Amino acid sequence: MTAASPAPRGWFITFEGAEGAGKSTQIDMLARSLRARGHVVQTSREPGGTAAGIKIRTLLLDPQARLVPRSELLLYAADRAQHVDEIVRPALASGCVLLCDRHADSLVAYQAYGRGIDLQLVEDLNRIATAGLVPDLTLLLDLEPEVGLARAAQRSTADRLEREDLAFHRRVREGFLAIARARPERVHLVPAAAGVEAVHRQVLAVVEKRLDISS
Ligand code: Z5A
Repeated sequence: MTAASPAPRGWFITFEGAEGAGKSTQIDMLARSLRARGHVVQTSREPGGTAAGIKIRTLLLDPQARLVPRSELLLYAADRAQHVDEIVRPALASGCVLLCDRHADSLVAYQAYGRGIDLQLVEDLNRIATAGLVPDLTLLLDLEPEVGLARAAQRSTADRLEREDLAFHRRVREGFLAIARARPERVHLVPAAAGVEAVHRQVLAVVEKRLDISS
């Protein structure tokens, strides 16, 4: 009797970084490049990757919403729990490459470093929300907050988080950089000030090398 072959396991790749860093742009470009190489690719985002998450996202980004930091924290975590069970785990079980615009690292950068909520508590909450799932690879698109906010402002009016002051956005960037230093095996820092094609070439090179999916 032969042993059953292992279930297919896809790749979970997250994109993190400040607003306007180019995450959505790079996810679209990477998805196209990987599909052209024959890979099955799915894209998603947090918050708002599920029907329930879209409602949570509307509340989280509403400039009129008066959310206290703990309430904001729990809403992001609720969105993540729903997204992991409804989208991420099924995508990975089907063997596809899932590219996700923001995930657990954003909770650490924004709610722990940005808001000042206890880091251990935020990490514990992430473990609950993800039920222990960790991305295979994270691309951290690093950019001066001033540049990212200016890019975002050109595109649309500022949402609730974008209205925070520059000091908040600087703390968030520090948070992301601290995560990259602490998790070098997973998080790859990509300078994001260059043009979109140049950033894409770096992203693609990292994905091909780290996950060996160049064929
Ligand atoms: N948040 C949180 O606090 N805690 C959490 O756990 C999670 C999230 C998951 C989600 O907002 C907010 O929730 C976010 C963090 C917080 N805070 N804010 N603000 P979102 O998803 O709506 O916003 P975002 O993630 O910040 O995305 P964004 O503003 O759309 O940025 P992006 O996806 O990184 O950039 P983009 O859309 O690809 O590009 C923005 C513009 O720049 C666009 O016009 C592009 O054409 C242009 N662009 C892109 N790349 C370049 C380059 N290389 N050069 C020049 N111009 C460029």
